[in-house]
Amino acid sequence: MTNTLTEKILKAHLIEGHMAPGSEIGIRIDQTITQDATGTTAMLLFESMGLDRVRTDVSVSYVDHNMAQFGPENHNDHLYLQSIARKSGIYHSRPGNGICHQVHLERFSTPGATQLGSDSHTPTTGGAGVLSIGAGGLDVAVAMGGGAFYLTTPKVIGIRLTGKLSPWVAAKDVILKVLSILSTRGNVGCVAEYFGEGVASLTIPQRATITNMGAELGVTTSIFPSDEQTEAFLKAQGRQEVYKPLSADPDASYDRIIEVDLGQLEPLTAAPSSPDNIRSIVEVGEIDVHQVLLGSCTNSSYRDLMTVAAILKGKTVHPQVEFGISPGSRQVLNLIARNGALSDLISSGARILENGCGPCIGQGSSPGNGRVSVRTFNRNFKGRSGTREDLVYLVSPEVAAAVALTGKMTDPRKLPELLGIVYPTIEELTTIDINDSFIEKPLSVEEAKTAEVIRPATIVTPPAAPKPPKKLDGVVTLYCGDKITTDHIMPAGSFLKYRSNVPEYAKYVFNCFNEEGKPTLAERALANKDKGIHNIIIAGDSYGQGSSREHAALCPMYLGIRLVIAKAIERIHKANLVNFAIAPAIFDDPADYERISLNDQLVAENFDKALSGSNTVTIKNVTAGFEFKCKLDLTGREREILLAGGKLNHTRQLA
Ligand code: MIC
Ligand code: SF4
Repeated sequence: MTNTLTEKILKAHLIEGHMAPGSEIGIRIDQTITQDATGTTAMLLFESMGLDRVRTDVSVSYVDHNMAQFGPENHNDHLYLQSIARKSGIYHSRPGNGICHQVHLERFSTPGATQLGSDSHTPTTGGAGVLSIGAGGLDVAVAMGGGAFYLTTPKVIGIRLTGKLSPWVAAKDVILKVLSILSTRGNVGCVAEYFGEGVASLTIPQRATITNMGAELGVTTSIFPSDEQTEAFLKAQGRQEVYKPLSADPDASYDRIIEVDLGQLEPLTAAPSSPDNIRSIVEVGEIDVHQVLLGSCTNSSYRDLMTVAAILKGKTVHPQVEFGISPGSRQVLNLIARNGALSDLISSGARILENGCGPCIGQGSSPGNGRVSVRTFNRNFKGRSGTREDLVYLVSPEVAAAVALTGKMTDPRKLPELLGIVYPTIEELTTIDINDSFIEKPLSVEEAKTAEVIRPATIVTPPAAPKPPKKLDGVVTLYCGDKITTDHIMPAGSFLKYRSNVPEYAKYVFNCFNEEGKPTLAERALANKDKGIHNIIIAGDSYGQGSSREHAALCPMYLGIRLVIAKAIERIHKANLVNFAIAPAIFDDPADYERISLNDQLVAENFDKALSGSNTVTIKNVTAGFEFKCKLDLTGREREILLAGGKLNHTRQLA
């Protein structure tokens, strides 16, 4: 029997179930990552499960998201994370060391391993042949404790790469092209596996750009083979001992094959405001741009920064443009500082921001009203930049550099003719001076016994989830459309500092829909909850896409949301809803979506019974006077979790 690379790694880690399309399997997780914005809750949940020490090969806690530190909350979180990591056998990457995905790729990625992370861009290490999956913090906490991670046996989409990228065309254009084919919808339960002769020409950071932004496809993960490029990358990182060659069997069968000829690609962009709104740069035309940002876990590698530095060398950023750079890691920043490229960037007028997520998660650098912002990031959901009606274009570093110089959307292939710039070829380094002083090792079991965990008062233990009611009797508290992201549900940016305080953070649930002078969604929901009325969300297609933040389930649960009915729900968010005892249901007939309005009273008799065994639940719209059916597409394990009142209770029951 022949296997894809995905199947090989899954088989080697299978601990429960049978691998058959659509059936649930449990796999062993070798490595976990958490970051501060999701990790504080994950660690609190880890503690409340009574787990004391991780049982993975490697678990790393990163601080990279919440570094703005307006008020004491962020620093308090950092101190808690550092102390709990030390005690629990977890490595701790300190603030300033870089973005979790870039640092993990550099310092920990291990071909053939499984990795679970409380961040949707965890598949970045798929570029180095790791089967790397994003999940909610509670699922990661369970994996840290040695528990299985459950997923539906994925379908494997093969993406055959042929040819070679042309000058000025980048890895970013590959994933933008794939997004133009597959879009952000309809890929739940699939893995994107790259293969073909075009793979060999791509370096690991280039592959990591592709697997990173693969998260926007909504797939479970994306993965590349492990080959000479992987070996060279690991060797430069001083970690050649973890290298092993890995690939799919030559005649492996894929559920679907997509062909991408690298040589035929042109510079592309994801236009406002969805990562799958793909246009060519030529098509967008020379629109005015006022901000350019280089960075994020998608495009902040040594290669990316060097490329931009070489293009900008000796030139000045256009007077109309504010140009910011957030390097991916301390390693990258150090390398460009030592070889002088940093000086070229500074001389050109670039504003050097901290190594971390920064503007990508709305921590500053919000663009002005009506101003176009061009970013090398992976998400341009409306409002994510911190400006409500923002106009964000996602591009490659090459395009970003061209725009920074011209102040207009510019095809970088024009740079030789426009400004006499020669295409820079950046060679990957073969040796790197490694400095891991900002990755703290955990304490030994003996030392850990007496180590103190710092618990500042701004960190509030997450509330417990309730069991589902016998009869659901509620109102539609929110009626929303398609493509609602977890950024819409739980905004980040300046609200990030409340991640460790659910009652406080919950005030901002669906803040984007709140209108001045009117009660907020949180106020309406809490008022219903106080009266014993259940809150229900009605949504369209692709509900919950984007970030893995479990606060998008945890905070609504706190507000008394008991049911979400949508046309489709994305993978990570669906798991988070189940974990926090909010039932996810899908319209049996999508046309029923139109027949429901805000504030309608919806009743489901025997709601708990339906959750326990039925594939459908019948709901009566008392206000509009009709009945409709919803699908409960749940595994046996998910039903148990819902009935137990969430995953925390379920795990305790099993203990
Ligand atoms: C994001 O890119 O949206 C984040 C912030 O990294 C999230 C995690 C979070 O919300 O903390 C993600 O991608 O999962
Ligand atoms: Fe950080 Fe942005 Fe990457 Fe999320 S997508 S991990 S916010 S850099």
